[in-house]
Amino acid sequence: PTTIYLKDYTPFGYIVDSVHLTFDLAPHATRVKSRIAFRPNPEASDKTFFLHGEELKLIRASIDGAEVTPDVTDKGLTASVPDAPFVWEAEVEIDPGNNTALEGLYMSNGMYCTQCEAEGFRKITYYPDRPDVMSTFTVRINGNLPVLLSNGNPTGKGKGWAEWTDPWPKPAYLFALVAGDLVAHSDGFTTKSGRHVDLNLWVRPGDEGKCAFGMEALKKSMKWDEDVYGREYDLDVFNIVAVDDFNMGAMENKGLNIFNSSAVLASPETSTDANFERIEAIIAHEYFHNWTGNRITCRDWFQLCLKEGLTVFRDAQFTSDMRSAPVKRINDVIELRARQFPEDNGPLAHPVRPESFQEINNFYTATVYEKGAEVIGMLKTLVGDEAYAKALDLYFERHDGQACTIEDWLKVFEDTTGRDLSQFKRWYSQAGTPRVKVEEDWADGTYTLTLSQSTPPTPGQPEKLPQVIPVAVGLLGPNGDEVRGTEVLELTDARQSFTFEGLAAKPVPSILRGFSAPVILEQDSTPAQRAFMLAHDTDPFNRWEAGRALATETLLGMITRDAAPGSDYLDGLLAVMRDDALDPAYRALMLGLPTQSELAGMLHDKGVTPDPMAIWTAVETLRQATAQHMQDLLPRLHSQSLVDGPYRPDAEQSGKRALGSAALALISRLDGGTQAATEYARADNMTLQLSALSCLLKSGKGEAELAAFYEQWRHDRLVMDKWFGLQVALASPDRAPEIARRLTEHPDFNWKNPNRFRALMGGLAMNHAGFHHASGASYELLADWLIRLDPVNPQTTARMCSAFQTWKRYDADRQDLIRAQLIRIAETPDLSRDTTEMISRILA
Ligand code: HT7
Ligand code: ZN
Repeated sequence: PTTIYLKDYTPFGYIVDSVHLTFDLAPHATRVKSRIAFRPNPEASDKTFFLHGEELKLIRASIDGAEVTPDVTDKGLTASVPDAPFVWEAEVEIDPGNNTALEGLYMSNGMYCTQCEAEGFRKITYYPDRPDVMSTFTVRINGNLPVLLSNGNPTGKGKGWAEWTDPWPKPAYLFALVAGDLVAHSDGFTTKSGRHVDLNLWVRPGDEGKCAFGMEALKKSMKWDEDVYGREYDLDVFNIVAVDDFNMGAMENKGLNIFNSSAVLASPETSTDANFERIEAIIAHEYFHNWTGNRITCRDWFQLCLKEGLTVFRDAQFTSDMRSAPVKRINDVIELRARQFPEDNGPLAHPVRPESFQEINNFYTATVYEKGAEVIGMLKTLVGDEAYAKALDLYFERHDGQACTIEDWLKVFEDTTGRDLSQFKRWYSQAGTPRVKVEEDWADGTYTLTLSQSTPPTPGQPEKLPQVIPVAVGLLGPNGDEVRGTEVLELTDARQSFTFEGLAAKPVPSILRGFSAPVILEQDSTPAQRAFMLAHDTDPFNRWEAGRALATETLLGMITRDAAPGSDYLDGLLAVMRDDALDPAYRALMLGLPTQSELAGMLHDKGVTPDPMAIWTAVETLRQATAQHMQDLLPRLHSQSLVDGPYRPDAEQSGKRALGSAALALISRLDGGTQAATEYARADNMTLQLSALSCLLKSGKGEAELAAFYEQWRHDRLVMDKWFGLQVALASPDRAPEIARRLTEHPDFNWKNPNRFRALMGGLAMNHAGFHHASGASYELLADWLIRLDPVNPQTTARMCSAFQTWKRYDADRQDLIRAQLIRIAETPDLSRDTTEMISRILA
């Protein structure tokens, strides 16, 4: 496979002034006619006229009306063209009915649907399918279906046809078309300058009752982007379509967002509080792309973080404003550690702006998205809120309508603040998670913090240079009072000291407040010091972090030294749980533990080979000890889930249910699931139903409830995904591979549907000890299914390969078992480019 390099970027030889497309829809023979106005690009020296095109049957092509016969390969075509403006016309035939890869134009439940990011448009027609080629589009759809949608504004409609015109120049990856038997949940929004926008959420008949929440989230997002970033919507209509077969969460096509139905459809009976929160965030994310991604797009796919990092950062700000800022921050850090840290510290490590790739679909990663967002957060911390706002205004003003780079992005900050950001830019080019080590000194009223940074080698990057790390620090006095409020230290050298003078007593430092940088902090604190921070830290993130560190150290002691559960942790946790002044959502987070996979990573970092069963046992033991320690308090905590009034998925109610559910999980350890069975029977929303069912399954019970759940929800595909996922994720480690295998034989295991495939196989991968079953049965099962899915849907297959990315942490036997499966996958004939690249990187 060919490797593409950032350094090789050259502009396309031609500018596209307009695109006219006509679709004659037919399930197996859709005709696409294109009329594209090109003119030579004065800024490009290479004038090769190459148009991407894959899986297309070329019917005819012409230039300025004269038929031409281009050179066609399986990647595209080349033709000789005039050295002056010209009109290219082509007609191709495609087969959406057989497109199982879900890229380009495909069919889902009888509905036509597109997915063009990153390189799907080339499966629709011949085109310079690269993000720096932007044009206006007019689209006519001919098809005998009730709803025919494309980007932009509707400009014509008749029986069996519709025309759409998008006045805003866009790259082809933002093209979209939807046609089908759909119904709309409609509303409207008036922008701050008075433009009325029709809002529609299009769904399959029967799903109308699951639209209201998504629509409200959209309106809130539109208002928030006006209020906080001054960004207004720019078309007369904003359409969202829900589709069942979709490779990712959602797609920000201009004026026509397409959503995985799991990322937009919600009702209290079928969706959990976590589902509602995720939907709100994804709707916001896609909407915010209208400015950060669509109006200002990426020059090339190496710049993906330009739109994704910024848009994730913006959606996180939105969620913080709509809900609880500390809870959002803690949840984001939990996610970052669970998904991005393993990537950054394993064979798939790559910079936030990668410098090469074989298949761009493999780079929609936690590093590009979530670490990319962390980088923006650090920039904001370093320059301050006011300068950030000014820089963003300048970014929108200077680059509207352009395809940009990270250099353009950083330049607006340099121009706004006068700062030199060349060292900061290393965050974009150096992979790996920096370690920051803390040393303290105290003498004569002066407290000195010495911070050292180092980043371990990552593939292709043996040496790392120091980065600019904003370290937010506060100091507490011996009685727990804050003696110095938060200030941001700028760590720029490999080792650097910071002094705090005029202190009456040696303070206790609260370092990396708010998780001000995506680093691993190495601080030698005693359990008593951690317990002190858990009781007193005024920074909510670091207070939670102190509890998390205590839990982690307790677990590591139990695993490596057979220690008993630590009393600092148990007592400290109990005190926090008793504090009714604390937000229930925050207390629910306090009850969480690091994931078993995270613990395996920490053991590996300490030079200890992780034993998945020993980790599982330690977690179970600590949970049991916690339940016993908090026994008297648990009924009161559980009663939190009985909220006043009708179900609302807002922060307040969902926080209470989160705490109530966490308490029920502990109660189940003491009563064997008796109360959970009662709660299951009376649950009137999916959050409580699923939490009770989880408790029963974890107690080794729940067979009857599982069967009843199936009967109750077998008609609802999104709930059935939960049914599949839960059984595997919560199976006891010894039974997990067998339960997963049995479920693959279930008639409802529609493995070609990415949601269903991910629910089952992702559930298995999440069951750490079950996935790492000593027999290797889970590895083999996953590999079997990856091999089966690859020819059908390479993108989803390749993404699931990351379940194997941490394989070198484990013992020699498990490594041998995993290696054998990786090799078996790699040697599969005709393996896709997507999966080939992933497996070879994981194996390297
Ligand atoms: N920009 C989108 C990324 C994406 C995607 C979405 C759905 C299916 C395939 C896809 N490939 C890339 C989603 C986002 O970040 O908003
Ligand atoms: Zn995005």
